[in-house]
Amino acid sequence: MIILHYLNNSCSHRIVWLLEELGLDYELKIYHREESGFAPAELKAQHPLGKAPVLQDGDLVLSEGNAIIQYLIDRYGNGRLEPMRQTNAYSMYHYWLSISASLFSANLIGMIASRSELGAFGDYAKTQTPLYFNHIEQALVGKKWIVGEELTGADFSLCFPLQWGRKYVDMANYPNIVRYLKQVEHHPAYQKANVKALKLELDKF
Ligand SMILES: N[C@@H](CCC(=O)N[C@@H](CS)C(=O)NCC(=O)O)C(=O)O
Repeated sequence: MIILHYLNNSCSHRIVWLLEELGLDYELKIYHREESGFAPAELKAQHPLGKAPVLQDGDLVLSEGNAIIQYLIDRYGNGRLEPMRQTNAYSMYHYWLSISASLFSANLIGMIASRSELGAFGDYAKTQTPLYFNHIEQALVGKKWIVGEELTGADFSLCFPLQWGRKYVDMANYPNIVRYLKQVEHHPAYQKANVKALKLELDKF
């Protein structure tokens, strides 16, 4: 039985989207952030890093969104949600997975934190986040999903930093990202994830 440990208002949400898209049976364990924003002790007990999401499947306990995405696609995708190996699209698929987990997210965190105590790092991060938004905006020109016409694991990964970041940048500059996120959020399996889990309320951060 697959168990997903899910934290409210977090990058766990994209994993529910993927589980729904794959049509898998799973148990969703929902945890709520403490006042501080950190995960509660019950979630921290699930993995040494204490971060959501955590996926359990039999003996396997995995954290890190991209590792979970790749595991689910490898194990249950039946060839879906991933371009053919040894193609340019496959390399671009891994490229976008890396971007999602890279300094894009780190800079976003820094930019958000710059409104509080992070000071110099926050100032630096503020200059970097538009770099990533611009890059993704250009990459989406003329494309339905981030790699091409087909939905891939990279979309499940990349949606969260974009959803999180959209409050902190001027989205009028990013019409393709706006269109892309609308498409993510209207996707049937994403809608199912909204019913199954909690709706993201990222404007609280
Ligand atoms: N790189 C990790 C990020 C994990 C992470 O930072 N999770 C956040 C939610 S998006 C969390 O658990 N925050 C609560 C805490 O740090 O206690 C991933 O992609 O899964």
